[in-house]
Amino acid sequence: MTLPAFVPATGVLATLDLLQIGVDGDVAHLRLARPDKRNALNDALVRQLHTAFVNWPAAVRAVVISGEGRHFCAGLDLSELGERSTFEGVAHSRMWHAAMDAIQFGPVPVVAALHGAVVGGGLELASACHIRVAEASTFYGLPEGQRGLFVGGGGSARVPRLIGAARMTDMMLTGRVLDADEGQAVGLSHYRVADGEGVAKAVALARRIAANAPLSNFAVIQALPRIADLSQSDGLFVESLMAAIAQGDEAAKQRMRDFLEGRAGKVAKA
Ligand code: 1HE
Repeated sequence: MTLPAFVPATGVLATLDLLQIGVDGDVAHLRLARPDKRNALNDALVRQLHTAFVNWPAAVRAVVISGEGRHFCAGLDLSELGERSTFEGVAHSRMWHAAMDAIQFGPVPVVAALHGAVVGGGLELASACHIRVAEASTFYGLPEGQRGLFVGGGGSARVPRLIGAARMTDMMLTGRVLDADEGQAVGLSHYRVADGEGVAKAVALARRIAANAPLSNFAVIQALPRIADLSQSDGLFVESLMAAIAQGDEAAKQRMRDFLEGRAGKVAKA
């Protein structure tokens, strides 16, 4: 763990040997820990990710995910592909979907700190996170086309929502690799930082996120993507319900009082 304030997680989280998980107050840091294999996602690692994201201690309000070694994640562990039947292939993809859904639609926002390779299933994992911070070394690829595969970890649903189906088509058909600046320009990352600064930036963002009212964060990660998938009319109706639920919460009322009585910060560019 690079951040000394983070103490190793306990309980079921401590049993996940392919992940390093530390907690510091309301922020957890989960690190993919298969650097010898460039954090390639074998079945065990995907299952451990799923387990972690349904077992956060109640005090955790935001999570940072990063990768140990020179790369964030090399995608699917190709050594496990073997000879799967069609049905086994579907089940394998659905197992990934369950893990990625646990990240995107889990209890708390997730900030990814990216560096080096973010390829194939690694990009699918990154796109299941809510905020992406990319170091200068980051590069993005979808080599499934070259490997004779198709995305199976949610990439066809999530990546086009970030960069559009046309750009994803280019990456998959031609093997085009985007560097950190190109990824930032097309919207793969929200923040672009220098090498070595990704985790610290992600933790700083996670701390800000953790300070929001939990129900507001819930609304952003649960309601917003669903509303985006609805018709405008249905989306507006769901928005009204979510807004009323959020503003009825005691945390919202307290924050209103704090602002009106001069105890809350003003909106300002950091
Ligand atoms: C792996 C994997 C892997 C590395 N599965 N073992 N993903 C890919 O097609 C990406 C394949 N990997 C690469 O292109 C490169 O490894 C990297 C650019 C990510 C990193 O390069 P480098 O020079 O730092 O490392 P390396 O020497 O290539 O690899 C180090 C070791 O990791 C080596 O094993 P070793 O036993 O010889 O030391 C590699 O074999 C191993 N390794 N990547 C298995 N992916 C839900 S569907 C998702 C579909 C996909 O994700 S397809 C894309 C798969």
